[in-house]
Amino acid sequence: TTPRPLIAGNWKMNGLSVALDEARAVAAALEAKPPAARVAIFPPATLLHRLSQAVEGAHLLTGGQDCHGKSSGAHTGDVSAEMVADAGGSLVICGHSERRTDHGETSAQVAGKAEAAAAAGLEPIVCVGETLETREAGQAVSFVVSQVRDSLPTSLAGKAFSVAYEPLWAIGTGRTASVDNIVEMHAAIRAELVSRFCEQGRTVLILYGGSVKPENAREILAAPEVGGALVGGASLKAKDFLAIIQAL
Ligand code: G2H
Repeated sequence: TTPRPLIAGNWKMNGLSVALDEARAVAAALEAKPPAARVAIFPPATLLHRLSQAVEGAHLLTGGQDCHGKSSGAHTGDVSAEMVADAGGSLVICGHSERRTDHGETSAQVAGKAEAAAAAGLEPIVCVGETLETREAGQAVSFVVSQVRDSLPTSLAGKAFSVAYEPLWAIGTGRTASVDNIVEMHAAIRAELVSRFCEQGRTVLILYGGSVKPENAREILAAPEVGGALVGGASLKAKDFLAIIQAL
């Protein structure tokens, strides 16, 4: 069976407590009109517990933007997968390109995070994506496929997880990958997932991320092998995020 699509809103380092009102507005609208997709919001770590409480029982899941590969210990400033779960999260983003770029996270570390996430009962969303330089060198597909291979631990077999394809040149730039780019890449990721996880690999959701907005959501979400979206900027306002959710 194909799982329901997933629309994930990544607030990044945006949103103070007032942003909880946007999430409440999303929850209220989804209550009135239950979504075709599963919907989740990934707030800054400081808001996760309050957000989870605010939307408890609503058609709205919450999650962390990152987790450490270890469950506890001397790791100042880090948050473990168990802590994300303890704060009410049910998913966690692993290896977002901003983590890979700003914090030098390698695919091996990302795999460790995804493993820790699954062990804590969370559903990891493992992110991959190429730079413009790699795309222009004609190596986008081979690069992303190797990222998928290296960022997914074998222990995810039988566990819920998804993959998000986010080309770096389309993140926060207003520039969106063409549907052709997306379809080509998602097909390559699907092939890798099937070769790695057999039957399960056929149904793992592959999300697209990178400047998804109300104006382009319908076309992107309708493309083959697009199992949902990872939305950054457009998830901060309830109206825009709802428009994307309803594009499905
Ligand atoms: C890509 C995406 C969400 P945005 O990072 O992860 O952000 O939609 O702002 O491009």
